[in-house]
Amino acid sequence: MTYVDYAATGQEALSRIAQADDLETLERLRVAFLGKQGSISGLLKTLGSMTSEQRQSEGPKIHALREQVTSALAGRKAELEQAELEARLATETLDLSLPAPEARLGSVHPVSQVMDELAEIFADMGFAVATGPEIEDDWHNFTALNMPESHPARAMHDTFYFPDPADGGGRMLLRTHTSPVQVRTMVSQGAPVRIIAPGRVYRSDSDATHTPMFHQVEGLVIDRGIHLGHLKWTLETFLKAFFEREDIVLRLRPSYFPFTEPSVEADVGFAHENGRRVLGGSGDEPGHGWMELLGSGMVNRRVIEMSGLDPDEWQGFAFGVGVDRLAMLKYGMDDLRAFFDGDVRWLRHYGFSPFDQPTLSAGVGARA
Ligand code: 2U9
Repeated sequence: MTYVDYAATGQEALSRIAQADDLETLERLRVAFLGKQGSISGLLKTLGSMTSEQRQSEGPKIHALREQVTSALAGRKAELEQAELEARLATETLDLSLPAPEARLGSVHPVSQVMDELAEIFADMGFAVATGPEIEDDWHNFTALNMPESHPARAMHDTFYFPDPADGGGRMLLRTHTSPVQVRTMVSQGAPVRIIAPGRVYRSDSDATHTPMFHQVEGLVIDRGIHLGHLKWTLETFLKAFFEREDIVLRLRPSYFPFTEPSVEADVGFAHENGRRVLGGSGDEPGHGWMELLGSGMVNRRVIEMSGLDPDEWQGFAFGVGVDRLAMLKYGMDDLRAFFDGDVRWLRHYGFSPFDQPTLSAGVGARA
């Protein structure tokens, strides 16, 4: 057995630990003494090849040496950590006069922006905003709108059906237009009525220009002596305010809807500017054209009757238009599906400032 001077070994280790002046050096020392290949670990291993008398006399000395070095390492580590903290506290400063980092701002979805603009424009003409359920019953969505069961127009309104828990054999559906809101308003409030009904509607349709969920705004006016002239003026005033152009020209074309009679489709004139369609002017000018924009008509007297009003006393007009389509035309988006992708890059490009509230006095258009 070779003689080891434990006291000298301990003294040397303690002095090297005391001289370590950063945590990295200290960690290297710990590995050198106590690591797997460390010098003190090596001494411990020699116990295995000793006689039991040798082990009895040497064992406690080696263990004591290990204890001594372990606690010296821990003590020096605490000192160095404390010194590091004090150095940081002495040098790091917090300047409370610096401006706070800017909070990230959300943006308004173009559909919401356009709905807000429509509410503002129609409020100025005395229209209130009405809302209703998206899950409807068959009567409010179809029958009351002069589309009885087996009516062929129901085929264009194919939607999503599910059982009505309140009525064993009955079924509910996702509304195919916001018209049931107008029916509910006539039934509950009676005449006169002057409302717009914006909201989500559903149809079993999906391609580049149709999404199974889209947004509509419908308008309804019921009063005494209402005629097609009121409808035309209202649509013209609305479209001029919405597109912020005085030269919007409307063309009314005969059409058919079960809930209006007569029914008219409204086209707007557009011109070609740099390969783009720009609304304004008559569509009959050379190089111009007409674009179908919305449907409307005088409310069918059977609809007025089914909502509990006397059609000989009360008449009205109604119209319907796609909000997504209005947003695309005004702000230049070209793919309807992007509206519902939830891509924040698209929203950042086309989204609107929450602080830019549409008002008629300041202009209903977003200054993008
Ligand atoms: C009641 C009476 C009548 C609402 C109307 C249209 C014509 C129409 C379409 C435009 C594009 C739907 O979003 S779209 O696909 N709408 O053409 N809507 S008249 O008529 C009503 C509504 C309620 C009580």
